[in-house]
Amino acid sequence: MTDNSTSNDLLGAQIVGRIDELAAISETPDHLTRVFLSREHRAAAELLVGWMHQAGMLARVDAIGNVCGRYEGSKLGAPCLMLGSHYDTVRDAGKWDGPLGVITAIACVGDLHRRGVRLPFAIEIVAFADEEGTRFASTLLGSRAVAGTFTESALASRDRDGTSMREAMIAFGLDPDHIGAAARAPAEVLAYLELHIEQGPVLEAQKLPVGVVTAIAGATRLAVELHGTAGHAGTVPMPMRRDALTGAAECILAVEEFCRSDRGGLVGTVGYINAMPGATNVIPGLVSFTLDIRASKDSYRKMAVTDIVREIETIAKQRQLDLQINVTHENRTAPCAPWLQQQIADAIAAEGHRVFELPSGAGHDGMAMIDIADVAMLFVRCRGGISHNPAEHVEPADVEAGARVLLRVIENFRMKA
Ligand code: HGY
Ligand code: MN
Ligand code: MN
Repeated sequence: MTDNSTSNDLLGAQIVGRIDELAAISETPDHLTRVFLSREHRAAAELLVGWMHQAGMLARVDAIGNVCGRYEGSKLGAPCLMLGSHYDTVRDAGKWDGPLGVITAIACVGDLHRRGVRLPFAIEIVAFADEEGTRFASTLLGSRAVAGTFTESALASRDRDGTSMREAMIAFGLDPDHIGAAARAPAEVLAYLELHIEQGPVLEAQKLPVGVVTAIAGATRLAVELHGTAGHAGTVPMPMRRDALTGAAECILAVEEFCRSDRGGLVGTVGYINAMPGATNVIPGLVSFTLDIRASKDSYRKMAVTDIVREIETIAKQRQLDLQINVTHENRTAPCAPWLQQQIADAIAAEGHRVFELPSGAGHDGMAMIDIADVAMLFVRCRGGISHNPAEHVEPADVEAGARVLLRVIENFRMKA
């Protein structure tokens, strides 16, 4: 018998348990790190495939390592409502960023399956293999492959150990020359919806468990290299040095100063730095560091990037350092579709919460998916707004609230008029 009413059962307990189970799959036991094309990527994919099967879905790993599940609608082969998020992590990550969206979507489909509910459209869930870009320089690799915008040149990028993405794909058992097979056609996807933790403090301040996202802010990432001269720490007088690390230090402080003095929500982060050759008694000859720049408006961000690059060039010149800067990632702001935002807002209101809208300062797979479908996001409150940190936490009651809203959105989903 088919029961078309929304489930009364709690979904949160299963979701929280699975969050912990997935978090146990990590490069190191004490710090959660799960990167693209790693052994942990493989183990996590197998776990997700199993959960999707239990939820009544067909499941497979696609040509780039995404886990894709499909729950047929009342008519076989119908276009899908696509739900997703990512299952890769940053280094020393929290366990909710990404997995919450994947696991909640599976729980919702599992609930429909248990009740025998089929909708007039299919539901697909994609657990994206690389959103963070932790291992290689560029991000959103999984969703770009699905959107058909993966760029071949990314295959040449190398991880910190010198392994190229091409080599890593082959070692994982994927064919780097057939990534195109992961691409989906716009006609197959009615919309893309993602549930994700907010990763900021706004919902907590509003005392709300969930919120509707209006847009996902754009970002630019750069790789900077400063080349000086390595030398003896005891013999080269200070005025005669070309120290790449002190040059980098000046650049980093200049970035901070520039972003602090801005009023347009500009944020700049140097999250990784490496000094070579890296010995106590050697003047650093080569320093590489990353730069992540974001702003509320694309035009602001672009102007800021130009100005910051100019400042770095000036510092390098004054210090007689050779400079190389590459843009490793650039994404424009992705607006969430109003017709989808409305459906999320209706579901939030129906669940008895005040409807609150907020932009996303963090990047998400919707930024890539927007090339083939309208996108929207549902945010769930996280404690203290803390994310990209092992202290990341979501209260079980908020997990439940997010799941119930998502389930309601799915069951009441209306196609674009
Ligand atoms: O960096 C970001 O905004 C996202 O968490 N990947
Ligand atoms: Mn993240
Ligand atoms: Mn994320």
